[in-house]
Amino acid sequence: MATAHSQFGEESQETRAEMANETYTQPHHVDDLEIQEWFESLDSVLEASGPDVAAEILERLRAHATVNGIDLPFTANTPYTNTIPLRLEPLFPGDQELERRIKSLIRWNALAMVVRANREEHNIGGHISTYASAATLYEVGFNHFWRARSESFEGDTVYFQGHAAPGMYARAFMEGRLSKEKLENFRRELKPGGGLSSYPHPWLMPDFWEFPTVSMGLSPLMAIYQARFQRYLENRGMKPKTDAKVWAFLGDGETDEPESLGAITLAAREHLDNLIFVVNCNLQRLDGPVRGNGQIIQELESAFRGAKWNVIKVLWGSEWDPILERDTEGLLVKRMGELVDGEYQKLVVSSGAYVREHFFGHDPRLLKLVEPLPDEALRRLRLGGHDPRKVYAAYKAAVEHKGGPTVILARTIKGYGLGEAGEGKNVTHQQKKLNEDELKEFRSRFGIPLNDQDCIEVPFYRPAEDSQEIEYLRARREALAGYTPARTVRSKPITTDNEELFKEFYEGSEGREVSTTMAFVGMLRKMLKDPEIGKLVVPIVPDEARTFGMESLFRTVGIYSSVGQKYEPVDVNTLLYYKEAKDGQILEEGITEAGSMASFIAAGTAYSTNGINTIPFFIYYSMFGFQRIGDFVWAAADMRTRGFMLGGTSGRTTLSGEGLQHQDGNSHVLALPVPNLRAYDPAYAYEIAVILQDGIKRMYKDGENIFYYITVMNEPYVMPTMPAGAREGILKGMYKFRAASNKKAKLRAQLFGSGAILNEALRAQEILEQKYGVAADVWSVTSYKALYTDGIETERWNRLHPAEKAQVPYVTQCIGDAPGVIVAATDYLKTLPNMISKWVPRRMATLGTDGFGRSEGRASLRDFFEVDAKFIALATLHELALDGKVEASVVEKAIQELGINPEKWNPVTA
Ligand SMILES: Cc1ncc(C[n+]2csc(CCOP(=O)(O)OP(=O)(O)O)c2C)c(N)n1
Ligand SMILES: [Mg+2]
Repeated sequence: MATAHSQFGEESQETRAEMANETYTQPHHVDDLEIQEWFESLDSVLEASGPDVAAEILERLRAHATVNGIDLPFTANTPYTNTIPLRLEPLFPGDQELERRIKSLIRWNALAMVVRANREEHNIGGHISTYASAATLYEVGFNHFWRARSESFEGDTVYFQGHAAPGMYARAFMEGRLSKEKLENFRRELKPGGGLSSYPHPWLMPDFWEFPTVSMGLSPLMAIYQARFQRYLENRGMKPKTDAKVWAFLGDGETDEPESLGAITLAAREHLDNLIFVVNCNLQRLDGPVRGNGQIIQELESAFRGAKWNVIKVLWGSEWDPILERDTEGLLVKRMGELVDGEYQKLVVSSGAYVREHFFGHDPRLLKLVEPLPDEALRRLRLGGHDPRKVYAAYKAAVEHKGGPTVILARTIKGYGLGEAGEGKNVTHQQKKLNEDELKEFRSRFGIPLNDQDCIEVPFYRPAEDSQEIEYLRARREALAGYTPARTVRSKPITTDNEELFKEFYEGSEGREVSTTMAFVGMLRKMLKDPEIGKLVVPIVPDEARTFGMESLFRTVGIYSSVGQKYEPVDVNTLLYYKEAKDGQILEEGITEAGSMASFIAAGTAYSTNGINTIPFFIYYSMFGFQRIGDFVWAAADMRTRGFMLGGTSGRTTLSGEGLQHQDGNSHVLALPVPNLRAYDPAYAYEIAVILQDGIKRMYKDGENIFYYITVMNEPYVMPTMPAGAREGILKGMYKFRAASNKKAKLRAQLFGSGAILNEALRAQEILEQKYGVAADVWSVTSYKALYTDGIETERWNRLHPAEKAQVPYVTQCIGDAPGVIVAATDYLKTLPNMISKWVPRRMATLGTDGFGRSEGRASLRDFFEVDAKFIALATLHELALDGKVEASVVEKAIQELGINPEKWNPVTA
């Protein structure tokens, strides 16, 4: 607390401000009797007329106070106590003792998994303390709330906290769903018979996990958009309205990730009462306390209440209830609110005597409240998140809450039950080994039926099939329709190949100049009208529909709004007015690429989560895709998301004017690491049509777990007709677009172009032929990634099958016998073409756009980055000179003739 006077005896401005603050926070002397009277009258209102009337009186009292000049400080907080008081607590419907025994066994097996794995392989990792703190939060859900998916009901959707995974495996073992061998191979997925993923990974455990949650912050955001997407499906009449819920479990430390709280206002705005967050507030993260000097629970409460969520705090266990009952003056609750989390953490690891002295000893009246309790009882005062009755009450209230989302802030102890091995300690997150004494203590504390000798071997323990525990656990799950987590693919494949749908786009634009974006939007419009896939299409835009010329869709298919349109839009008299509708099809997400990607993921996994084959098309400013939300793309890949991401306004030199923040020459490189993502940089409408048709078929008819990234551009040019036989090459990554006219020429070249730069290669072809007698073939490279993947796969096969006839990479097949020098030009980094150079049988010159973009016109940008026709021509001549086919002087002359300044800026460093 600051002192009232500075060291010079004068009050600084800061000190005065602090003092002013203190007038609010420091208690003034209030007459005990007077406060007692106020409390009693409120109690009698409560008793006689109920909480609503009491709340109304308090609200009016507050208004009265304001009118009379009482300046009440704003707070979105409630006192530091349980939101649900004892008298409103429902009866716990389960067998509490049996559930405790089941939970104890799960605790043991979860711990055993980690300890055994680390005994066998040092440093294999795993986490004990997260699940230890959250066990009750999960078990109450498993036993009483989460309904499995079935044919007749979609079930509840649960995002499990990634680091709590051992607990979910241990439960599945108890349920008989996972064998001992599987548990033995935790974090050893390559062992014979397979193992268990460290964290939830649908890619590696596609029958078990639905959502990858371990990259913190992703699951809360994904859960919000998941809940919203379920409403979207209901409001569009694609599935019946149900009371299914989306639950997301997160750590309190995890809430520091901006994504965690970034979309909470959306959840309230959309009235998502199908959404429940459970924040496991163990007050600790990896290194230490989440808010040592503050209170994470109160901080989260005010953020969520401010965003209009229903907040339920579960802070104190039942043992506190009689003490709170005796506290007629509210002193205990006040004291509870005074401690910072660092102090609470200390209390958790301290003795009952310490708790008495340092917590209750603050005030003799508090001491009196706990006088009858021995020290041991004080040490055993449980926190709310470890008390099934309190957790059950909170979950029930959350499930029954109407009109908005609920967050449950549950206080727990990190490493609960680990005792000396880490309970509540700063090192607990990393604890992976327990010594013999610690194991025995844990065993005894949770009543695991193992003797000392067996216990130190840390065996997995499952009671007999006909034991009370197993029978109870199975009965509970049967009552809730089956087991969870479980991932199933419940949608039916589409039936057509959509050949007809895309055919018209193979024809070209008949002399009209259009951009590939316009061409794509044309295809989207056509898909939306299709009798089979039309309804399934989900267009997603983060406030860029006009940029991409999609505004005509506003009117035709409508923008989704859960409340329809409560206002007359300003442009209602225009043809393309801003139409919001309850059954609108477009997800206009506003300026959130992360949120849009979360919608993309929800729509792209609805084939399993919701049993509906929705086909998302997420179109966005390409620079704000992988670069900004790359981790969501990775999660989408893990989740086997299907659909199309469209990087609009792409290309470092194709997007003119916008400068270095917007001009994307990176995304195709950033798309490389995502294994099941197919990335294309098409130049022409028919290329896009071929890719979309094939993609829809592969994902939605054949059920492949791939998704697509396609860049589209805003440079208008004439779209040619598809050359005969181009189709296969378009999909495989390259095809010859225009052969040289004079195949007999002495000087030959092969030019690679992609996207809008293909047109520069075609211009270079003309320059080379007309001015320098070079006959060049021009190839459209639609996907360097596809060529690269094919190259490494072929190489690998050959290495592993040395005696068999060697396979030839596709790029070598294309270019192997093609005559002349090779030049590749791209609007992306040079590394993209360079990746395939080892399978190109000769040297290859590469032009690309490494460096920062510029605000400029296209021609100047292409000159600056040295990717235009003249630079392609120059590179070709230079390659011919290197081969001794032309003199260096020819190249030098060409530099002059083409108007190139050899001393110009270097775009890589400028
Ligand atoms: C994006 C991201 N950054 C960092 C980590 C590494 N990490 C794993 S667990 C952890 C601490 C988690 O604390 P909290 O969210 O409070 O969960 P608890 O284990 O306490 O329940 C961190 C930093 C991660 N998994 N994801
Ligand atoms: Mg934590």
